[in-house]
Amino acid sequence: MSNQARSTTMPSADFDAIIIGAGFGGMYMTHKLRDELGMSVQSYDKDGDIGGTWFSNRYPGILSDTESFYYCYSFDKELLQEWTWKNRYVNQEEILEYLEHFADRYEIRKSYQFDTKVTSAIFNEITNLWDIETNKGDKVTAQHLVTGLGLLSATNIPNFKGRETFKGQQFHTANWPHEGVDFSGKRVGVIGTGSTGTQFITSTAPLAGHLTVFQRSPQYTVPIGNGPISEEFSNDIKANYDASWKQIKGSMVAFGFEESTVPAAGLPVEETDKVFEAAWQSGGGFRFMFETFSDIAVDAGANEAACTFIRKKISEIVNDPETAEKLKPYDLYAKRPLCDSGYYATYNRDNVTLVDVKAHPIIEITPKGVLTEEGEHELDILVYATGFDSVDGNYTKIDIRGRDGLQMKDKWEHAPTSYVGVASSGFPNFHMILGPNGPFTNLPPSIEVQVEWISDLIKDMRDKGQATAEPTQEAETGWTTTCKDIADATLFSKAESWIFGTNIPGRESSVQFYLAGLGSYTDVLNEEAASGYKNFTFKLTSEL
Ligand code: FAD
Ligand code: NA7
Repeated sequence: MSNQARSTTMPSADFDAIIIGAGFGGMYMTHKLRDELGMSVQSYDKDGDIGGTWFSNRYPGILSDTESFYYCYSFDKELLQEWTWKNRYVNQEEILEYLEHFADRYEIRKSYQFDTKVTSAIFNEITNLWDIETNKGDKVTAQHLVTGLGLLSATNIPNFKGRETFKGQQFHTANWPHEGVDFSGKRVGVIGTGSTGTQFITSTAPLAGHLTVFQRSPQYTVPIGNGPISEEFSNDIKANYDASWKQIKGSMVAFGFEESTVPAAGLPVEETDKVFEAAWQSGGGFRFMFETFSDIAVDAGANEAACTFIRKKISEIVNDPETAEKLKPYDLYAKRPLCDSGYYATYNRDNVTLVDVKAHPIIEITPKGVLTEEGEHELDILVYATGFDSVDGNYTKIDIRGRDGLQMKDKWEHAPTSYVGVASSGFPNFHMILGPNGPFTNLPPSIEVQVEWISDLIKDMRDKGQATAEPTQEAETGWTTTCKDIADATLFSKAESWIFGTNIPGRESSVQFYLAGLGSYTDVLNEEAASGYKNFTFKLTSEL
């Protein structure tokens, strides 16, 4: 234990709060509860240091596709002014540097025990405390448990036959060796063409001897438009931060631009293409989907206008018509919008081969490489850019039990649920950062909103002498229905992706996000607090 203070509100507890995760979420929560509320806190991460996503994902080409100056904390105005981003989009190294600076600024590490995985968290109905155990043998108790486990953190590696027989090197992009991988002269294979795959492919093609891309689904992706930030531009951003963050927190996707209010449906193609062309030239995936027109994510006609435009671009960029055809998606443009630094043009390189594994599926991984229905591809290095067991993937790896011994993984057997993305009925004082059915946005602003709301709830409980708080099942069911109704009104629910959990074989499509935006989500949270948390039930400390 790195922090021996006992609980200030429940004397029998070791700590006021246990926090799991050292990403954006867990670190801010640690600061908030420890430094602002003066609580005793013990935080854990299974990784060796702070950073979360940006500690473990170090593959070539990795880039945040939120603009750097909005992919950060906004609560600390001094930090906003003192930190200067180098590029419009930010790579892993620079984000980690920023997070390390944040950790130093607030002495975050002194509350953490690293390389320590929380293995079980059981609510004890006799003590009304959480009993926590780790893989290092720690057994501690706390009044509150906060989970910042990450929603794109638990890796998904498809269970291909023969995976362990491969004689070369193999990696998942999210478990990348810190010392890097030498691709020079090597035959490299990559499975997956999502956000990660497209970044990896574009960056690795010039480094590898030969790159073979195993594509199951072609992707709609647009240029990112990255480049260095001038001092003048940076100063301008900093001078306008107050207004920008206000706009971001009241917006839909919280990416720092005004979402369009103009529908594409009904407009002639010359007009829509003019707008799409301007967006293509200036860059940004979320901008292309949400800044151009207001109805791309909800209207099939508008969506098809964007799809047709991108398919035309693929034909123009890719020299070989057969390869261009393989790269063209014909389904909805309704997954997380992607952007890239020259993805389609990469297929004009002589050392890149595109293999369509939807037409000819992978049969097995062999000692020499990948065997598809068309034949064997011999490789020295195989990379899995196959994504994540999103949202609840890290939750179900921990033995989490609430009242009456209810296990979280049983409660979430068919689909993960929550009340407003942060709380779970039957699990008292269990506070989730980016839990299921939270907002689908640029994530740091949503994380801030949730951390601040959770912290306010905990403070309010302390002021009122409340020992436990939990939402009602009725409220949770209502929130799930709200999220599903909103999702069903969009085209996103009609596409298969990690947003609905369908990237995991055998998993039913289920709503995992609140798709009505950060602004209206924050209104819901504020109304809940203003009502005195009317959808929660509380137990007073004096009643225990
Ligand atoms: P994470 O950073 O995922 O941290 C979770 C932490 O919990 C991890 O350190 C993990 O080790 C720890 N943990 C989990 N289980 C346990 C356990 N049982 N015991 C101990 N520790 C545990 N978001 C955007 O908004 N914009 C982007 O452009 C963007 N780009 C991304 C690119 C990539 C390649 C990836 C993978 C994600 C990207 N994201 C992006 C999402 C990103 O995950 C979030 O923006 C943000 O970093 C999440 O922070 P977090 O603290 O919630 O979780
Ligand atoms: P994604 O978006 O889930 O992409 C995973 C890719 O891997 C995608 O192309 C999948 O094809 C492919 N995949 C997964 N399983 C298989 C199998 N069995 N065979 C062949 N291909 C497979 O993950 P990312 O890491 O790219 O991005 C996730 C988020 O993290 C992203 O939005 C960023 O925010 C960071 P499919 O499309 O399912 O056919």
